[in-house]
Amino acid sequence: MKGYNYLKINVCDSVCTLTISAPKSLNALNSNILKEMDDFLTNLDEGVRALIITGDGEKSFVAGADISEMQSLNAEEGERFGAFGARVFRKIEVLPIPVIAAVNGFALGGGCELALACDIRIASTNAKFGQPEVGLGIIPGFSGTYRLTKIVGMGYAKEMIYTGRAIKADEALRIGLVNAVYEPERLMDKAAELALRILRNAPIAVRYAKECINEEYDLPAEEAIAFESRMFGKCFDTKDQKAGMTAFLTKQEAHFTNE
Ligand code: CO8
Repeated sequence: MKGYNYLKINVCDSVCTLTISAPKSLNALNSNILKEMDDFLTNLDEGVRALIITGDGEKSFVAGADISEMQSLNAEEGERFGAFGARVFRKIEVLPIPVIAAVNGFALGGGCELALACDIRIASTNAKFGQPEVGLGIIPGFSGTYRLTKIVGMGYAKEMIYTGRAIKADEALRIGLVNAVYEPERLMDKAAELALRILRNAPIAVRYAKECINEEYDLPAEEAIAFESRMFGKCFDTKDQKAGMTAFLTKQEAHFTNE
């Protein structure tokens, strides 16, 4: 496994846990960390079938983009920095495996946006989510205005972004920003449990389902439905479809081979 300065990587049972680690700044994302994340995502081992993203320490998932790095940027540099972060997060969104954010504390600004790029978010009771950017004279720049609206709806997204108010885990759960909240010491076990539950299913089918959900969201209904039909058809080209249906009909457990 490659060595990184700001990323800790652990693989167990085909589930990879990526821990962002810059404790002195509460795991704030500077361009070095983003470059490492980019490299990690580009070279992710094919044997990895689910990814969990979390932050080092008990206090913070990611406390945002690094304010000290952004402070002196001009418009062009700001756009470039934002676009780079957004590209890295998009890689997470379209990764062909499920990605779970295990949010263990502050998920502010770019940290909240990182969680939004993941497929599923679970949080510890001490998690705090917010988009405080307007208080710094900027707007969410790692696709927060786009994804927060999709996940919690325009009303909550506008309130969170206009006010910059951080919300606690229970409110995040209520508005659908996270799927579940756990005591901090149970968070990572629960994330692994969720990943392993997904891994019991046919990997290609899970991948196609992710692609459908992502792609269809922005399409008109007719195109979205046609896209799903095509992907549905492609499932019948896989050995795992035969294995899954044969296992059901013969009342046995399915063994999927990812083919
Ligand atoms: N950037 C840089 N340093 C940070 C950041 C950050 N986002 N967050 C925390 N730190 C540093 C602090 O400066 C401090 O450093 P030091 O010890 O050297 O003084 C250290 O981490 C510990 O932080 P605190 O002492 O402040 O810890 P507290 O427990 O008192 O407070 C908070 C924790 C509430 C998380 C507080 O640190 C805070 O408000 N942080 C900033 C949160 C924030 O505003 N995040 C959004 C940043 S903007 C952003 O993410 C935009 C994304 C899109 C970018 C587009 C690019 C153009």
